[in-house]
Amino acid sequence: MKTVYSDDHRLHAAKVELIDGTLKPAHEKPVRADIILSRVNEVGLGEVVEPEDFGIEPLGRIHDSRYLIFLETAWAMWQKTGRDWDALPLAWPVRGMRAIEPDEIDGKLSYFSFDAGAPITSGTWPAVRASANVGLTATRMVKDGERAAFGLCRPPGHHAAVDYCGGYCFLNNAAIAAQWLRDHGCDRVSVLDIDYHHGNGTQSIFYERADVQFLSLHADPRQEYPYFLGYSDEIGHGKGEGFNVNYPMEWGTGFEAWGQALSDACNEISYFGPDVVVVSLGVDTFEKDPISQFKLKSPDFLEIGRRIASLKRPTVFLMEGGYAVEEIGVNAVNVLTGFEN
Ligand code: Q9C
Ligand code: ZN
Repeated sequence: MKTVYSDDHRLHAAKVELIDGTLKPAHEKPVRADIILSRVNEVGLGEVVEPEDFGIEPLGRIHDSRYLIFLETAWAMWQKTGRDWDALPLAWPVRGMRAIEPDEIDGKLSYFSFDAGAPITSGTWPAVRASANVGLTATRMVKDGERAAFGLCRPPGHHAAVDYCGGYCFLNNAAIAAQWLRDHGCDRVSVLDIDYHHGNGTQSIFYERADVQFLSLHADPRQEYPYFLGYSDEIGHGKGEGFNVNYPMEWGTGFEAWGQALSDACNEISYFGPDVVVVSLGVDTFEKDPISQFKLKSPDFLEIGRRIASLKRPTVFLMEGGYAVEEIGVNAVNVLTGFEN
C-alpha cells in the first residue's frame, strides 16, 4: 500500500510535557515519524507520496471555526507577550464554572484544551495542517479505489474534539477523514480506534450520529488517561445510539483479551457494513511503551492487520500514538504488512 508522508511534521516539536509531576522531554516527538517512515521503506511497503493541500474547508466540517482561528493565531499571541517557549494552558472550566472564551491568550489556551498535553509551538499550526492533509490524501486514495492507504500522520489526532486540543492532538485527523468520506459519496464509515488511549475526541464528535460508527479499544478510564470518557456504557446518544462501542480493558491486558475485543469490534463493523474503515492506528499498546500498561508484542501487530483485512473493506490507516520509539516502526508497519498478507 502507499504511504502519505510530509516532512512538515517536524515543525511541531514540543520541548516538554507534564508527566509524573514534572516537566520531562516530550514523548510525542519528530523521530517517531522518521522511524516509521524508514521501516516503511525498509520492508518495501509501497510508494511514499506527499500530501495534497485540501485547504481549510474539510477542517471546518469537524472543528469549530473559533477553535481553528485560535490554533492559527495562538503562537503569535503568546509570543507577543514576550514568551518564546512552548505555550501551555493552566486552568480549566470544570463543574459549575463558566465556559466563556477569555480575551487573553493564557485563558484561550485553557478554554480550547482539556489538558496540558498539547503545547503550541511556532510551527504547530502548519504541522497540524500537514498532518490533516496527510490523512485526507490517504483517504482520497482509498475513495478513488485503492484497497488501503497509510497516512503517516504526526501530530496525532484522536484526543482532539470539535473545539479543544489535548493529549498531543490538535486536529482530529480520523474524524476529518471520516467526514470527508461522508461528503464524497460514502453512506457509512467506521472509525476503529486501536490506540492504547480512548479516542475521546473522535467519540465526542460522532456521538449523536448513526452514519459514522466509532469503536475504541483502550485502557480503562478508571485507571488511565483520558480518565473522563471511554466507559462501556457510552453507546451513543439520540440517532447515534448503538453506534458507539467502547472496549475498556485493565492495565496489564495482553493480546489474548485484547484480540477478543478486536474480534468483537470486527463483528460490529461487519454488521454495520461501512463503505470505508478508518483505523486510528496507535501502537502504544506495545509491552515496552513508556507511558502505557498493555502487553502486546511485536508479532501481535501482524495479527491485528490480518484481522482488519478479514473485514474486506477499503481501509485507511492513520497514525496516532506509540512512544516506544525504537520499535514504533516495526510495530506500526507490522499492522500494515499483516493487512496485506
Ligand atoms: N501517565 C496519544 O497517544 N499523558 N496521546 C498521559 C500517562 C497523555 C497520549 C500520562 C497521553 C496522551 C495520541
Ligand atoms: Zn495513545
